[in-house]
Amino acid sequence: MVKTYLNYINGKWTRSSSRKTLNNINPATGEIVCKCQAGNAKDVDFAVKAARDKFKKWKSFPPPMRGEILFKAARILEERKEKLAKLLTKENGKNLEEARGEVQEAIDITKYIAGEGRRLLGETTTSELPDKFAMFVREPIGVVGMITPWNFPIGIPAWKIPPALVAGNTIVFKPSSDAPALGIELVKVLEEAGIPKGVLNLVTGSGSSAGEAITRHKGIDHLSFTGSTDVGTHIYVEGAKKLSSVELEMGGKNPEIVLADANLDLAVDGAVWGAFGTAGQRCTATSRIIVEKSVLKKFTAKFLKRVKNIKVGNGLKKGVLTGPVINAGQMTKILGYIDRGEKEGAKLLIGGKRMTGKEHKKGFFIAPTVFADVKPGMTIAQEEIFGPVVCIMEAKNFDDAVRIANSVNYGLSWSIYTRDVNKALKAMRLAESGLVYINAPTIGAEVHLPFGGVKGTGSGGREAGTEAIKEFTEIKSVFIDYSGRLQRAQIDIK
Ligand code: UN1
Repeated sequence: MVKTYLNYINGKWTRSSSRKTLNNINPATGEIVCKCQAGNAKDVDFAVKAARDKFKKWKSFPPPMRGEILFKAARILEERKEKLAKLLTKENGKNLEEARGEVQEAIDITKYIAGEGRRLLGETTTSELPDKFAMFVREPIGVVGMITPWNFPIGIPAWKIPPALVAGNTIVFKPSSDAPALGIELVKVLEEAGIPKGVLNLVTGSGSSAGEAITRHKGIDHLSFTGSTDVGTHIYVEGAKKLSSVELEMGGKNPEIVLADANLDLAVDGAVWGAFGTAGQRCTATSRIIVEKSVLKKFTAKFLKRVKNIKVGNGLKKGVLTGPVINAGQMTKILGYIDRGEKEGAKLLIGGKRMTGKEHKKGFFIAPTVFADVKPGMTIAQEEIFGPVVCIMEAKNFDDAVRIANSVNYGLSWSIYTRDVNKALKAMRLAESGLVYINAPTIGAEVHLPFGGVKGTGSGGREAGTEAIKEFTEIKSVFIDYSGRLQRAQIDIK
């Protein structure tokens, strides 16, 4: 029996008014993992109403107590880690070890943010007038609309939901219809931990129906989105039309630079994991390996040897590094980029095809693909591929490598392998990105540090870490005059 998940609106698990469901397909086997509601604008409207109704009450609930609920949720997630990880592998395809890591990421951020209940710090400052006190405090924004992607089906919702809740917002949340189960399971955990009715609402469904309704709804004060640049840009425009704030986390075209003095084996380890972990479906995935000319041949040979041995398959099987890509549409898109790379003159060293053997034919598997002789102007060197494809590029020297690394519209993650401390620190400053790794791969951010990017990657803010709360709070500046007389700022100063 295939499980059918319901929407969660105003504390009730309900069917969509569309009376339709969507299938959640296992990308490794083609089997149906579960069904979820095909939510529509009507469902979103109910959810927004519930969230609006409950906002004032939730806002006045003491933040440390909001945090306590999150601590409890983290404990429940810990108990369910293995079960959730297995479900994650089934709906998303990433291997079980990575799925466990992702559930752990959700646990970590929930714990970290729970502690914010006892902080939510504002600042006190001075006044230019005597007997006057000045400070600012943080307040929730209101109703937050959240739209999250399939590549981190619990990790990314956990970056957004706990901070928004601890800050006192109410939520309408839509996980990706390509992998909704983990987002729904997270909502269940939060319900069990004691989040009051109507504070957290869930509507599943397609981007064009439920997603669009969230984006355009006038009762939503802030939109938080992680996903593709195209959809993010659309949300930005729609948010601007109703003057709601928007936070976007979008694509990357992340470089790993390998300098001549690098530990090449370490650089190879980083490149294999960065490019082919999660089948390259991370916004932080290594997409370009920029190698200093004198070690290019040696690096390429070592790298290829490793890529040849990558085990591709169902992520539940031991030893599999690279799982399937998420669906047929993505597979076609990735194969299209591979085709384009060959046409534009890049040299295909390995992979480049859909895998159709017995173990792979029912799923969406692409063989780990490596291009060499890639030039900065080529499409595959500029656009996000979001699959198991990596480009090797030659750099004349350090400066050339940095120039190539920065020559894209994205700016999320950046990695450099070198043993020269001066070059490492110079690179850290020159990187046009939100994350920099020295002697480590482009993937694998930790939750207590801010996460996000510059240029075309995002709209400027950051998630996680000390920045997480900022996205979900407004600032109120407060002046308290205890002089007992009218004091005019800028005028009555002595
Ligand atoms: C993403 O791909 O959208 O740093 C997020 C990493 C992970 C998160 C990736 N912790 O690779």
